[in-house]
Amino acid sequence: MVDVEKALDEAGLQNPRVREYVAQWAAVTQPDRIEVVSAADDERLLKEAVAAGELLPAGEGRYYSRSYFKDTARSEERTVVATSREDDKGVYNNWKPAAEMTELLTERMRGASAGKTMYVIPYLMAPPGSPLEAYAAGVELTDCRPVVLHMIRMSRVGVDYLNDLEDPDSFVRAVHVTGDLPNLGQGTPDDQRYFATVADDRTILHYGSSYGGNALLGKIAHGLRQACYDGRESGIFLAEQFMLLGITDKETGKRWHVAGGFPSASGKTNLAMTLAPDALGDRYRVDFYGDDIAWLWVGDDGRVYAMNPEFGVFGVAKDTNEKTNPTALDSIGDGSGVIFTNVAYNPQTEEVWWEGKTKNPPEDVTGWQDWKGELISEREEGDTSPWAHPNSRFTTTLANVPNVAADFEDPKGVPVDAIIFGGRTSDREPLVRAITDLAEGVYDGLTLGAEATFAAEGVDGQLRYDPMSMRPFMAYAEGDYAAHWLKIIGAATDGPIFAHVNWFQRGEDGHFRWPGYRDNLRALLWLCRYKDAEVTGRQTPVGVLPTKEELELDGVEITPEDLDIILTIDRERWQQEMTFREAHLKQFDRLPEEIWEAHRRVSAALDADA
Ligand code: GTP
Ligand code: SPV
Ligand code: MN
Repeated sequence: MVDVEKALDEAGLQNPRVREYVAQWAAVTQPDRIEVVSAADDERLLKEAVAAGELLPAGEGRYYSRSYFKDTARSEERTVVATSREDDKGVYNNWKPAAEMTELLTERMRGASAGKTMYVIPYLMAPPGSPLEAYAAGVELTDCRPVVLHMIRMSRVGVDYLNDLEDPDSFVRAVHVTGDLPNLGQGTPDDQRYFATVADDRTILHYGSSYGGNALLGKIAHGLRQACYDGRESGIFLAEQFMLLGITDKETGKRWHVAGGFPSASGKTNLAMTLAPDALGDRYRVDFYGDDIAWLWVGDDGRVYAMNPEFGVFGVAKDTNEKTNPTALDSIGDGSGVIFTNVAYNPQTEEVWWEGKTKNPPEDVTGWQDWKGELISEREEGDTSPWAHPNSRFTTTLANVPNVAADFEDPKGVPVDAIIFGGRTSDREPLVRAITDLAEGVYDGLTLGAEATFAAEGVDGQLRYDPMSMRPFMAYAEGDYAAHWLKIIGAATDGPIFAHVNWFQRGEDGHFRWPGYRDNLRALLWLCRYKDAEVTGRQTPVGVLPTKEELELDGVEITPEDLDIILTIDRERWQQEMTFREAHLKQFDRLPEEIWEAHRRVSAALDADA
């Protein structure tokens, strides 16, 4: 039996409740060794991982890893939120009774770490000193060293965060066991995996993966699911799958902050890290705060504040290039400590490649392996399968991003001027429509629709609703979630404006009507100016749209026809959408009357617009 006390003593882990928790789970998973880690262990752990072949060198201070080929994305069917209150059952959270899930996972994890090291990762999902710090501490136990290395990049890791807790019991207990990946029946009726957030126990039990949100438990399971639940329980905050950025007008000194929810793989990272388009670069600066999670609360001054609880970026590799996201490329250069997962790799040159990194793949395929490790040179004629997995990613720290905001670690957070929602929608949704009414803004978030992506196992391209981009992370019933939104944002005396954006309208031939990427800043600038009453826009039944003249279009490559279409409302198409929305909202118990009123107002406005 491993000596838990000794390992914790050596690491200076004093919090008695944390010690009990580690001992309790060590007795279940029965590891051979226990190691408490902190961020300072990074270099040593990297060396060990390289020596063990878990990571491969990908240039100076850059690393490459592959996950098991059936373990490449979150699995929504296998992910559950468990509580002891049946009222928490929603449409999307796969609710289960807490006792049942705790027992089931404890059994699955029993003895599962035999022969392995249990790493104890004390972490904080907040800048230290944050008003929400009480909800941010956690301790992940994992049997996988690459998971430790990812956690060190994605969260703040060290024993002091847990020793110094005001309430020694206020930490999230997050247990990760990889399991025997080749024998878990992934995607079959006999699937052994389970990813459970036992929310009213503040306990996360994930079994059967070592990939991304399934395994880095600070990020999605704590930072989103658990925090979503804690936000409602405490009554003081929201935890959302949002990016967060700042815009400065260097001419006037004005500064705005925009938070926004887009479903997975729909452009949060790209937008959050964007640079001003060349033609506007002298005047505007964009500062990066976060690309995937924001926690929001109301400050003493009556404004809504937001902060990014993460310490790093787990970004989609596909299509990341000099044009789409130059700052991301800078953040994964030599010496950055980046870890790539499931991109293509060349062990001879230590290079990596993914679809869209360059227009064509490397011409000389010598040495190149696809994401499964198979040689490209041995592919059959006509095999056009991608070299990199579509959900392959890079993991780097916020501080590596060249345009990270100077105050990104300020515990005060930043005041939010606008909350935007957007998804992949190939028709109907215009470039941007501003919404000033709170209930209509929340209604818009709840009816966010997007075409599915590869970030979750599922069918690419199919349209599905994804409320506030939280569908995979929703912790309790949607109607209560809507009420909580109305309560939190409604408590602000100087609240944000809302807007819906869409960079993804397509023409009949499939081309994107809007050039996107850096040009997206133009839509945000219009929105900020609209909020400040500097432009008036054009009222439509579904919000206020910019006129062509109001958008700063200097240097944009777009045809007049495409521009007209993305600044127009297709009334009939919208009326059809309203019937789908009605069915979508009807699924939710206890949906606040304000939301139904907003729905009826928009419907009536569309009907009156004939
Ligand atoms: P998660 O990390 O999964 O939550 O996703 P994310 O929302 O951060 O996704 P990300 O920013 O990495 O976007 C993924 C995909 O969207 C990439 O394939 C991008 O090329 C594409 N994308 C992002 N912005 C734009 C845009 O403005 N226009 C077009 N056409 N594609 C875009
Ligand atoms: C997402 O899928 O939305 C992600 C990646 O941000 S993961 O951390 O794997 O959930
Ligand atoms: Mn995400």
